[in-house]
Amino acid sequence: MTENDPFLRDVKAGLSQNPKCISSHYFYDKAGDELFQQIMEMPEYYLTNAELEIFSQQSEAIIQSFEISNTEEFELIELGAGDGKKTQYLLQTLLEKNFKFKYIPVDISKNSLSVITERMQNLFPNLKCDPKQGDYFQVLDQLFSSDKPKVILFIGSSLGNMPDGIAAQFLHKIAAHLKKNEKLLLGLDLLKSKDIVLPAYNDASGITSAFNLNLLRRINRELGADFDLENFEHAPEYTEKEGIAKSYLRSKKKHSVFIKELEEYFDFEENETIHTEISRKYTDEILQNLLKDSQLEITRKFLDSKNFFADYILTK
Ligand code: AVJ
Repeated sequence: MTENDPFLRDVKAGLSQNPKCISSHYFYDKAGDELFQQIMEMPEYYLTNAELEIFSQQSEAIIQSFEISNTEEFELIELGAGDGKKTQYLLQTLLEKNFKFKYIPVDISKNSLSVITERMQNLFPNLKCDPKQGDYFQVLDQLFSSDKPKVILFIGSSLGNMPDGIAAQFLHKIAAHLKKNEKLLLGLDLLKSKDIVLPAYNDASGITSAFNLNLLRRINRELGADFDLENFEHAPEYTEKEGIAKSYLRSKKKHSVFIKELEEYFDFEENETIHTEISRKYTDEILQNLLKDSQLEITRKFLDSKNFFADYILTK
């Protein structure tokens, strides 16, 4: 038993807890990455189109808000670069306007990093692209030895997967890496009604359900478990009052699951859940609270035409 495998350790801890939980961080194996790509294309998942609209229509104003002149060299650092569809608009406008910059996508996954790098270099042969693989903060430590001005991108409402306390710590750590006047462009999904949010996490075609259940498939494959996916169902929840979409896997009946790598059985009651994800929805006030004592200030806010999503410019 390899107890130092973080996946094994977290699955053991999470399934031993009451209520059970496993981090959404583990959704993203190869199949999970592909399912997330499909999620971004579904009609119910409004987040991607809303932020794409902001980037495609307001990239000039976004760039102005960076307060960097096109004679000065700077570094554009993207945390968790994803597929780059949104960033593409920003890069295109920067290149058209002759800005002098290096694009530095940062990701823990070598695979997604090489996909994005290839995509950007095909689209923009003149782009200076310098991908960095690794943990965000380890990479930021390395990058901040250079004295070029920096803009950090953290888009797609990825912050929403963190509980508020962790999100605040994360923003404080980023702030600690910025110098006076440097910026963080933070993309956040805004608080809105249940009839819009819940379907985004409970689509009619069942892709989100497959995405959630894929976590059990991953545990079966990587940890030798015998989860029968038929015994679980995707169970999302959202109230506008709390503003947090939550996903669960709910056991349809009382049964046990064996995990070979742990040599341990885990018991499920009928209707017992494994909590797998939170997706926080924000207001200016919620963000202000996270930013308290961080030295970051909201200096601009870009909205889509439906006011569903916001890209905030935070300045140190
Ligand atoms: C990638 C974290 C923004 O929470 O909306 C989509 C992930 N989960 N559908 C989100 C996700 C279920 C997504 N983020």
